[in-house]
Order: sequence, then structure tokens, then C-alpha cells
Amino acid sequence: MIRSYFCFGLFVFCVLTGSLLTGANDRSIAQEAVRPDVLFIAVDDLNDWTGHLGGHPQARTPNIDRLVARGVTFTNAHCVAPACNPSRAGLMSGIRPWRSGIYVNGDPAAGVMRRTLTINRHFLANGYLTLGGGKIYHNLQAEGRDDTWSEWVGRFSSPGKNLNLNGLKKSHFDWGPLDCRPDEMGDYQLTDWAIEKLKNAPEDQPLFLAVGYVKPHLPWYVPRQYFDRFPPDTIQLPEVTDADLADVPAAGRKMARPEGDHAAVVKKDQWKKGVQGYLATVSFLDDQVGRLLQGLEDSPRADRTIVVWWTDHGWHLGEKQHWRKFALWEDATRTSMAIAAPGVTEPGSRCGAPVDYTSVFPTLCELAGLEVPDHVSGPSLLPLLKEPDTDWEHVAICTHGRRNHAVIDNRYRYIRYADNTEELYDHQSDPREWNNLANEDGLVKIKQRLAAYLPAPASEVAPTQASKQKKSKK
Ligand SMILES: [Ca+2]
Ligand SMILES: [Ca+2]
Repeated sequence: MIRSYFCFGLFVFCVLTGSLLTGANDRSIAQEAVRPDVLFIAVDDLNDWTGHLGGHPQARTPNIDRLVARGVTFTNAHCVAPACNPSRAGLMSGIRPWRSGIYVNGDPAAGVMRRTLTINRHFLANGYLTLGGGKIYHNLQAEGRDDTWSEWVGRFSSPGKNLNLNGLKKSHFDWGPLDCRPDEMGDYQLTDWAIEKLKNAPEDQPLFLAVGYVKPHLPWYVPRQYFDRFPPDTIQLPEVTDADLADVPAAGRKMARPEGDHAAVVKKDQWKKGVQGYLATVSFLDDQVGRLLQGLEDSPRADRTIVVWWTDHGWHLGEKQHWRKFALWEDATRTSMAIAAPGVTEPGSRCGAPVDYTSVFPTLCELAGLEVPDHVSGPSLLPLLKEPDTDWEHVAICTHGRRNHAVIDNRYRYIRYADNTEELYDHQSDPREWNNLANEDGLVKIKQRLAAYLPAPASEVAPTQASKQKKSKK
């Protein structure tokens, strides 16, 4: 009797706990089964000088082109701010500059990032093994901290600092070949680190692997073999037109600063050498991307990995007599961006809808089956990933400093500066943005339609830099 009670009790216990345990196991197995791995690749300062975007006829990027061809390439994608810090903070948090106060590189991001559920934190909180290395956030000390990742490996350094190879001045605005091996470069070592993780990270946990390349950021020092790929006498300068700045308002000319970098580059006859340096550095990056892609394809994860590829903003090399980012024209805001999601995207797809980086966070959540946090307001790109030609009612917006914005749709770019001066470009007739149409009769309605996407100026929060200065004065 005692024994049968015991047996029955044991049976009930087994059924109850068994079903509970089994249920739990089923759930976690099911969750893991639907949770894909994510390879999240950030690139510093790469503009549209790639094969797939065609920004320069001599750009050689077969590996990047192969990577983006795994899924959907967005050909009209833009950063939320044309500088490292605010672009990255905006993408990783899903919060625009005018709501975060992170407008420029000098605006501290650590405070906002500490209070915010960022992409890497959200994936960590949802059971992902989150591994990060290189440059994901702009300020490593403040934002890419160990406790916001399962493992943060940091940055890998490269040889050469302020060598003044171009004779302009002793700064990182410099270019020229190095007599070193590719494997001495930080991005090479970062790639090795990432390949090892793709191969050996535990397979019973979903992986979020963030790889942040620092080239083609200045200085353009890469091994000599990459410079040799672009002989100086073959170099083509970007297409420009004389007096392009004549129809640009003062606020825009101030961003271009023609008397600064451009005057110095021309004076020292370094324009072609600069273009060569950028092409060489992009080519070096491309080799690393090829190695990473091979590492993914050789890994056990290849078929279940979402690949997210993004560059933090564009780059001018003399267009509008401007160098670097820090402006609201196409060359500074257009980025290279692509998403490949197995079972969702069709390889080799291109999408021309205007999109910006507030969309990356919600899109990744939907692809991975995670909830979209309340503070994330950008539209998910999932409809475009499934059907790149589908109707898209949104625009892309880029902000450079408080109250300076560009609004981009599938035809126009409208720029409004803080002093209410404007530019309007029609990409159908003027893809290089040479003719400012803002004062043309008959285009007022277009300007009004695009301006309606911008916030009321009074609602734009103060830069975090200003609030910090205010505090320190108290
Ligand atoms: Ca950058
Ligand atoms: Ca012009």
C-alpha cells in the first residue's frame, strides 16, 4: 500500500514536474530555434565609393559587393547625423539627435546611452551571447563598456600616427603607403577575432557578433600593396562644377569650409593623392570584409545568420569644396547599408526607398523575434526586406547640429538650416546636387511637404554638451 502510494505519488510528481520541465524545455528550444544569429558590421567613414553604389568609377570592392548581395542593399540609405558619435548613438539607441541631444561629436553620449536600452543591451537581455569589438560606439570608454556586452574585446591598433606623409600638417588628415604587412593592421586582427568567434562560439546560444571596422577613417595609412592598386596617374577626381557653392546659403558654406581642408589640399597638389589614399584604404577594408565573409561561410552558422551591414555616414573628397563628413549633402549623408536575413530576403535585391538609421533597431527586433522597446520610433524595414519595391511612405532625415536638417525622399533633398535658409535638389535631373532650387517658383509645395517631417524648432532638445557645461558652471 505504502509502495503503491509511493509509486502513484512518484507518477504524479513525474507527470507534473515532467510536463513543467518539458514545457519549459520546449519553449526554450522553440525560442532558440526561431532566434537567428546576427553578424552586425559597422564601418567608419565609408561613403558610396563601392561597386554596389557606384559613387566612384575606380572603387574596387568585390567582397563588400558580395556581402551586401546576400540580401537587400538599400541604395537611398542615410545616417541620422553626419558624424561618428551622433550617427552611432542614433542607430544603437533608435533615438534621433533632436530627442537625445547628441548632435555632434562633441556632445557626450554616455549619459543617454547609460539610461537607454540600446541594441546590444536588448539582445543581451534576451538571452543572446553579445560579443563586440572594434568601433561600434564612438567613445569606447563611455559607451562600449564590458557590462553592456557578454564580451567586449575593444579596439585593435594600427601602425602609424601623424606621419605627415601628405605634407599638409601633422594631423590625422593624412595619407600614404605603409611598409607593413596587412596583419599588422587593427582591422585585420579584428577580423581574425571575429572569424574565431563565428567558428567557436557556443552553438546552444544565439549569437550577436558586432564587428566595428575603423577603416577607411583617417589617416589613410595602409600597406603599400593597396596604394599600388591605384596608380596616381590613373586617378579620377570626383565630378565637380565650378562655383558650386555660389547658390548655397551662408550656413551651408560654413559647413563646407572651402578655405580649410580643400584650399590646403589643392595648394599642396594632394587632391589626386587623397583620392588614391581613400580608394586604397577602402580596398584594404574590402579584403578584410572578404576574409570575414569567408569565415561566416565556413562556420556552422552561415545559414542562420542575419547580416547587418552599415557605414556611419558618407564622406566628401572635394565635392562642394568640402572634405570629410559634417554636412547635409548627399556625399555626407548617404551610406552603404544592407540586410540579409535567411528566409526573408532574396539574394541580390536592391531597394531605393528613402530609409535612415532609426529603422535598424526595430527591424533587427522583428527579424530576431524580440519586442521593439517603447522608445524606438523608426519604421521597421521588414516590408522592404520582403518586397523591396513595396510602397514606402516614409522619408529619411539627417541632422547636423541643432535645427539643421536634410529630408530625403525618393526624388528630392530638402535642407533647412537653423536660420531658416534652404536648399532643394532634384535628384532626377541633378544627382550631383549642383543646382539649388529652393528659390524656384512652383516648388514651394514640395518644400512644405518635406519640411512637415521636421520637428518644431522649439521642441529640439539642447545639446548634451550644453547641459554638461551648464552643470559644471553651477
Ligand atoms: Ca565615422
Ligand atoms: Ca550649386
